[in-house]
Amino acid sequence: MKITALLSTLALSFASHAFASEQVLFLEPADGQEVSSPFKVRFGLEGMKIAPLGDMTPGTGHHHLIINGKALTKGESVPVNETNLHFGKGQTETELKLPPGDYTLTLQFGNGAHQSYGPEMSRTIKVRVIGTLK
Ligand SMILES: [Cu+2]
Repeated sequence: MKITALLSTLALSFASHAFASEQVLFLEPADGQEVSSPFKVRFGLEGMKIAPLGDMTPGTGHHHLIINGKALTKGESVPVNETNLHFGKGQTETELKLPPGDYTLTLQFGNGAHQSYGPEMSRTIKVRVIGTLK
């Protein structure tokens, strides 16, 4: 009995550790970086896999980039508009063209139906656009 309880505790802690290692991150730019527009944004993903729009395989999805917004509750649909960008072909980078100013960029991973995997699968950074390349 005691051994069973210990084993299930181990299994639980292993499962929660595995969950914690799932994350999205910005490979570029760095948090707080000053950039000239247009600039490249590269998305990182750990513990889950990229799949194209419509693929509902568990543990997969696509990136969303939210400009001056915030992470969405788990299950919430990511809107489609000019500040909520979808990368439903499985893209892992994009180029942003923004007027000079301060912005937050939020990377939000979502499933094949654009439903958020929650704030734990998001990452927010700040960037300052200081100029426009001619
Ligand atoms: Cu989407």
